[in-house]
Amino acid sequence: MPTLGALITFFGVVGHAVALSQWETNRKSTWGTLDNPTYPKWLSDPSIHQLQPRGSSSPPWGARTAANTNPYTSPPVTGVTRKYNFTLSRGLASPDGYQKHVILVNDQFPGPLIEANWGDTIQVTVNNNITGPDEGTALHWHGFLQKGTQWFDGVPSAQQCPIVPGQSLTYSFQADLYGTSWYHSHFSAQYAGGLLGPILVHGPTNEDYDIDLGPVILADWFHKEYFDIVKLVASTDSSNWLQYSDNNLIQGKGNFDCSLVTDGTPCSNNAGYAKFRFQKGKKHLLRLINTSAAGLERFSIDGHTLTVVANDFVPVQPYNATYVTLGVGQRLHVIVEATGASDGAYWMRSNISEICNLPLQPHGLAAIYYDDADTNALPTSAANFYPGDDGTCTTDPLDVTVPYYAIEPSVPSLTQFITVNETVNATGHLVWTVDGSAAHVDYNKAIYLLANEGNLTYPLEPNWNVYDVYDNSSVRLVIQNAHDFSHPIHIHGHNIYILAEGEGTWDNKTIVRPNNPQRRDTQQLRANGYIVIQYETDNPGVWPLHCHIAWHVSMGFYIALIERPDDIQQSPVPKAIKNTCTAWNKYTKSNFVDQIDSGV
Ligand SMILES: *[C@@H]1O[C@H](CO)[C@@H](O)[C@H](O)[C@H]1NC(C)=O
Ligand SMILES: *[C@@H]1O[C@H](CO)[C@@H](O)[C@H](O)[C@H]1NC(C)=O
Ligand SMILES: *[C@@H]1O[C@H](CO)[C@@H](O)[C@H](O)[C@H]1NC(C)=O
Ligand SMILES: *[C@@H]1O[C@H](CO)[C@@H](O)[C@H](O)[C@H]1NC(C)=O
Ligand SMILES: *[C@@H]1O[C@H](CO)[C@@H](O)[C@H](O)[C@H]1NC(C)=O
Ligand SMILES: *[C@@H]1O[C@H](CO)[C@@H](O)[C@H](O)[C@H]1NC(C)=O
Ligand SMILES: *[C@@H]1O[C@H](CO)[C@@H](O)[C@H](O)[C@H]1NC(C)=O
Ligand SMILES: *[C@@H]1O[C@H](CO)[C@@H](O)[C@H](O)[C@H]1NC(C)=O
Ligand SMILES: *[C@@H]1O[C@H](CO)[C@@H](O)[C@H](O)[C@H]1NC(C)=O
Ligand SMILES: *[C@@H]1O[C@H](CO)[C@@H](O)[C@H](O)[C@H]1NC(C)=O
Ligand SMILES: [Cu+2]
Repeated sequence: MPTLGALITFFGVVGHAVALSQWETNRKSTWGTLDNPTYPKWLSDPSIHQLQPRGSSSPPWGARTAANTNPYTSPPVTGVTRKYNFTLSRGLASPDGYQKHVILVNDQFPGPLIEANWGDTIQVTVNNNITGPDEGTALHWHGFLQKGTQWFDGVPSAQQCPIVPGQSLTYSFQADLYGTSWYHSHFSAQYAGGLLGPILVHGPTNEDYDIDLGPVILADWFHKEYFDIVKLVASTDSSNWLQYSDNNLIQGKGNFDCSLVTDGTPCSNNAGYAKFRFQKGKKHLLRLINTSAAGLERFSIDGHTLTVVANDFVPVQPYNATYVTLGVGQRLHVIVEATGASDGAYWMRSNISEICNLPLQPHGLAAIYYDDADTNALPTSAANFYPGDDGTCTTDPLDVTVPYYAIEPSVPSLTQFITVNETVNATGHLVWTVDGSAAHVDYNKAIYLLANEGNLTYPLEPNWNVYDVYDNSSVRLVIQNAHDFSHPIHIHGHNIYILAEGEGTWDNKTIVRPNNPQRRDTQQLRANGYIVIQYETDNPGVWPLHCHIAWHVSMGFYIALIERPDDIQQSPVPKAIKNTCTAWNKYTKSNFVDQIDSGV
């Protein structure tokens, strides 16, 4: 018989029977618990009601609908500001049972929700309390256009310098598009350490639903500290170049097999899955966000059909699917009718592709409970039929994703061919190149501020990877992938038209639906394939275009597109943005910043 002490040691160390509390897994976050609220169709606000007839149930965006309004030219302006105060700090958490240091937002992982109505102003004060070790930071608001506030895009070296540890920056920008997105750090690979959270902007709906379940955060999870992973991928030892994710989480939750832990790190097999509620017969809106550092995810709900109604910030004509695929940074709105039994419990599944990515544990799970289900029992449902991974590493075909509001792109005035590749450089590092050059940015400079001063000539070393499109009215980029790994390509400041994508090289002709091509802000580029994207230069700024796989952008897969520099020179940059560079330059005089990667 084992002694009591041995049993305590057994349970304490190996932890088979110890269920973790919500605080131990996710600190103050309520994501993935049955306490998390559902969301209204829009936020009511006293100041809005003053402008509207009493008792009015009309939305703050008035008569605008997904079908009748061009969101790029006619967003509403509500005059309402939604204020947030974020403090970033390190803390211990065990999201999947494995204890590690996570970078938290207001002591939460995943970070708290930013919620607004279309046309509101979002104002976020970011207090950098990332200590032990100290790190700079900057937050990016993925997918917003930042028209008129181009300096608040949150990329160090592009529009600002990093926020010095102990200091703050208040970002303020319009919720110019509606739907679902996320914020994340753009400093090194910090977001892979947990520094991210969802954004929900209420707007018109193109398809009815009853209950908004809010954001569903899908993400791979690495047990090593993010900076240790950066050190490994940035080393000259080729055995370190491929970094496998340890787990796949939904709402920052999942279970892990702690018998795999050999170094004594505290680990519990019973961290617990995220839980959601379905009401029988009702239609539920799920706002899927792929916040992975690396993985392409396939999402499904056992026994249920998904009706896709939006891609990124773009409503699309509804189509049905038994599973959907999202690359890093991509979002999908799906409506799910609760057609199951009233005491039913079903698995929500999020699988990372084992062909396109490097997961040790690819299967993310969460539980969906109907009204009469026992919420303490795990579902026993079987997965939907899935034909198997075809290895193309792409998302839904362009011919099925039709934007609700049709826009025909103009004839491009500039067509730029860009080749991306992977190579080992002269010092033996694995780098990702754009037209032969791996980016390495300068944290002490911000290109937007230099352009604002009229300086458009930058040193080639370290390599800033700047592309100036000047005053071209419409820019087409033909991006060729010269190697055999797929990448989620993200652009800042625009929703890009996706004119074509495929294997091999583009024929310089074929465009899918030229009168209304797919639009989004992140597009998957296949292995040895191409994408043809285009945007109108209606937004003067310095706009990064990069792979959204954290370790690839770290090793150089990044360019900065300068758009309409003459207009940048005229723009009224706030003092607070200029001060980030003054403060960072002062800080780096006495503090060493170990920038071993591209910096972004
Ligand atoms: C923001 O939060 C920090 C940390 O909790 C606090 O010190 C500060 O006073 C808050 N600022 C505002 C404007 O509420
Ligand atoms: C700042 O971080 C430290 C260490 O992680 C923590 O103890 C402290 O509570 C944090 N301060 C705030 C205001 O969050
Ligand atoms: C998220 O994106 C990554 C990288 O493209 C992918 O491997 C993963 O499967 C995606 N996850 C979902 C649920 O779509
Ligand atoms: C999608 O499936 C639902 C049932 O879940 C059905 O009512 C609807 O007509 C289908 N829509 C399309 C576009 O096929
Ligand atoms: C997801 O993985 C499960 C195994 O956990 C499998 O049964 C299912 O078919 C997969 N679904 C998709 C869409 O990849
Ligand atoms: C891509 O990189 C590989 C490895 O360095 C090299 O052999 C190949 O020629 C490159 N391809 C292009 C198109 O630059
Ligand atoms: C190779 O890439 C690494 C990582 O970015 C960089 O530190 C190193 O300077 C590069 N070597 C050369 C010769 O450019
Ligand atoms: C422009 O800025 C770069 C980077 O700071 C600097 O090297 C260069 O000398 C500047 N050029 C002019 C004309 O000021
Ligand atoms: C368009 O871009 C090309 C290539 O960079 C440049 O030479 C040309 O001057 C630009 N046209 C305008 C109108 O800015
Ligand atoms: C497409 O056009 C580019 C630039 O003119 C050229 O280099 C390329 O070979 C063409 N591709 C095909 C398939 O014709
Ligand atoms: Cu990549």
